[in-house]
Amino acid sequence: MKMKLLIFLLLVGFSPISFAKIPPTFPSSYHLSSLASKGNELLNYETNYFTQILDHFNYNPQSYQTFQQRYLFNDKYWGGSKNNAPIFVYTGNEGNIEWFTQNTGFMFEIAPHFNALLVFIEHRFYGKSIPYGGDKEIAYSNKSTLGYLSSTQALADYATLIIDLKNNLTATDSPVVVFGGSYGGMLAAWFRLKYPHVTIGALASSAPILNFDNITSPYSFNNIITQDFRGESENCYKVIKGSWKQIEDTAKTTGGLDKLRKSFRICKNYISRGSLENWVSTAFVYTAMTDYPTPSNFLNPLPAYPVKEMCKAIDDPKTGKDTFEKLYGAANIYYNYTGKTTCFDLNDDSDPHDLGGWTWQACTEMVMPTEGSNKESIFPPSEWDYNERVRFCKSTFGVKPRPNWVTTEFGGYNIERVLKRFGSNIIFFNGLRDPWSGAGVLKNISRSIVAIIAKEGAHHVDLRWSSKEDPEWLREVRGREVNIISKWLSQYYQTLTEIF
Ligand SMILES: *[C@@H]1O[C@H](CO)[C@@H](O)[C@H](O)[C@H]1NC(C)=O
Ligand SMILES: *[C@@H]1O[C@H](CO)[C@@H](O)[C@H](O)[C@H]1NC(C)=O
Ligand SMILES: *[C@@H]1O[C@H](CO)[C@@H](O)[C@H](O)[C@H]1NC(C)=O
Ligand SMILES: *[C@@H]1O[C@H](CO)[C@@H](O)[C@H](O)[C@H]1NC(C)=O
Ligand SMILES: CC(=O)N[C@H]1CO[C@H](CO)[C@@H](O)[C@@H]1O
Repeated sequence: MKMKLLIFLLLVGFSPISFAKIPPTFPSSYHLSSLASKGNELLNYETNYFTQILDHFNYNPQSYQTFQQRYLFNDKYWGGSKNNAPIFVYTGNEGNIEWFTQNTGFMFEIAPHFNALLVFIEHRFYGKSIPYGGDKEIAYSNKSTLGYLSSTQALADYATLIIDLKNNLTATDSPVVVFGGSYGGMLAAWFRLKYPHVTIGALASSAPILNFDNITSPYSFNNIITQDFRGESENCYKVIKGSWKQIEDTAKTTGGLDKLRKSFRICKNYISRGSLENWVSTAFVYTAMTDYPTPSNFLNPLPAYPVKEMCKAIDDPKTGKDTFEKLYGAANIYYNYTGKTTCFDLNDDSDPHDLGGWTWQACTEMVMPTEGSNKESIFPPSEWDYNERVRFCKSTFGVKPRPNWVTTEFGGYNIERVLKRFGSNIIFFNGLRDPWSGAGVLKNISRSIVAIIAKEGAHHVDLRWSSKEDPEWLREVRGREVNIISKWLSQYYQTLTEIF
């Protein structure tokens, strides 16, 4: 059997120095205890808009159109331009920038340590950064308007905005470090490679930059989800794996869809087998992605270690042999952890974080094969079918994807060999429980392009707010990141003062 096309989102002080030629010194080892939870009381920012160019790459009259790009900033901890204090920039991804900012506590927590200015830039076509006068209806109307939504335009936006902001602050010598998670992490890494004159280094968290063309196996994504659940219990894995056929068989019988609707507490509106399967599998995918060690509310409110909780529901002896009741129990954790949902609405297409533009990106350059499922997979066996993507994109937008563009523009093949000599100052963080980690950079490439791996980690867990309940491995990851960034900054200040 075959599931309907699903496209998943990919979904950090020093003493102030005077302009004098004394490079600042950093503690050689960052005190992890100072990262102790302050909760999100540090979350604080002002909102600004910048007049951005619609098309950076040609000089047709319509390219000169502009739009208002939103960025958030916090200068509470900034050491100022006289001190060349650093600027930390979050390279926004496919959604409302406030949402990413709220979920990137790490930058707020480390800003005082570095006396850093914080800037969070919204990606064009998302949130409030909508071209065509901010009118989303017009901006999203067709391929002629959506054509300006691309990663290369977004990176050029970031460079333009950062340079202008530094001029305004007379902070041209302040070093910029970029941060990002998921697609934002890909942008951060690519920004360092393409704009080395604008940023001194990048922390790319859970950035699946190798999920293009045929670099990473299309089975990798679902294999990792399978491992996550199978690692909890063999029974949990078997129940989920066996459930798809039962859903299929039940759906075929008369009154079967109604029975399924009742079993899963689905609201009384149209359901199909496909929409139910997507709804259930989405819960497993996103729970694996956000399998954090503490309670969270990123995509949905979830308990700590939600994969474990789902498997507990499935293994619960109270549900006996009733597969649907078990599956309902698991889905209930992802969709109803607050306990406030009276019935599940499969037709709910609300988009609170404004992620809709990703479908266009997935139909043009972000062709990331993840839909393969082998015999062992927790999902029904299926092959990644590029042609299915092409059909979907043609019928939805009238465009054909360019699956080779990302590797042409940013590279990806033989990344170790290429970046060893060419690149520097990038941290690739990956949590191995995250299905996207299979397409991340998992090996150290050089002394300054390093891979930090957390076996127990999920999707950009390092960037989240710290908590007293954080496990030791997570504190260690953050401490290492802080130390590496300190080193980049020290080196930068040293070269700034060297006389050539
Ligand atoms: C695309 O949308 C824009 C803005 O709504 C409109 O002006 C234009 O005519 C549309 N183009 C096509 C080919 O439909
Ligand atoms: C820099 O200052 C100019 C003039 O006030 C302003 O228009 C522009 O938006 C500022 N740039 C940024 C990035 O805020
Ligand atoms: C959501 O959880 C609450 C509390 O556990 C429960 O009463 C309610 O029935 C659940 N909703 C659905 C749709 O199952
Ligand atoms: C990368 O190198 C550091 C030492 O510089 C080491 O601690 C770390 O384990 C290495 N990472 C990987 C993924 O091998
Ligand atoms: C050998 C192989 O798997 N080739 C595939 C590489 O990716 C393209 C799409 O980008 C497929 O069409 C090929 O079949």
